[in-house]
Amino acid sequence: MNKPSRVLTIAGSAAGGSAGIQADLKTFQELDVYGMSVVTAIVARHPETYTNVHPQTLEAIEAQFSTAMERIGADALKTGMLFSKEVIDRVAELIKQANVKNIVVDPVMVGKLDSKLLKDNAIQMIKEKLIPLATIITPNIPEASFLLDDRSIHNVADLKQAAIDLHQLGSDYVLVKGGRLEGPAIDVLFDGSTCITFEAARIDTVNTSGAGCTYSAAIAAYLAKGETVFEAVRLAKEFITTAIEHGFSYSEGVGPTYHAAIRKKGIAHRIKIN
Ligand code: PXL
Repeated sequence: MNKPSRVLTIAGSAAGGSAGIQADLKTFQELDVYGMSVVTAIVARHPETYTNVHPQTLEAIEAQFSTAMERIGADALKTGMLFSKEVIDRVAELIKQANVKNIVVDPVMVGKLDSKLLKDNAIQMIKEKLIPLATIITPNIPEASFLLDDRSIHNVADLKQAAIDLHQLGSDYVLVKGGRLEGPAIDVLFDGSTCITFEAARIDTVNTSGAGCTYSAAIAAYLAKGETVFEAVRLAKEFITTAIEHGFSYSEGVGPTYHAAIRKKGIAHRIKIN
């Protein structure tokens, strides 16, 4: 048998199933890669204490990473919620020693429901230790803005300039996601010399919980399968746009995207490249 490519996610567990590790593993399964996980923290609000982030110990994080890498190995990995500077520092060391070919860093900071997924004092550690190891980083507008000392980003020209400036932090590629602008959903990819835009139709829905996690997980999966960064981004955007098109909710609240959307319904959106 041709064994599937292997992808490891290092991220938070989102008990509600829409985001974090849960979104990543669903995405990996849909794209037929072998998924593994390192849980850095559990995100779930306690009904009485209201505590909503439950960090894991460095020992637990090291144990998970070592188990996945020693027993399986990885063709790609992605990082999502890391939460503290201690975890970022340790994860960066582990990644550096592991020699994985494709590294996707999603600089997760704030969840859609305003849960704080990164401590304020940890941004510097992301910039200095983690981003230089990355094949590609995938900030949304608020994250790009934080990484660029609170710069305001209002249009596609700003997205391009942000991508160009973020490239200085040392990743091979930068993808700045413009989903929060009005109009079509335009993301900018910069490789150090050229900006390429990926455009999808805007979908009128609130059910986008975990969209960023799913997008970066799909990029990691396609890179693991041997796609170029350009093609991985295009295919991943097709995947997440279709998943958003078929998003749904079990409650009054913001619901998940539908990870099985392409398999069950076919590709709903082609991506325009410019
Ligand atoms: O969507 C950002 C995100 C990432 N990781 C975890 C989350 C969330 C949002 O809630 O819970 C673990």
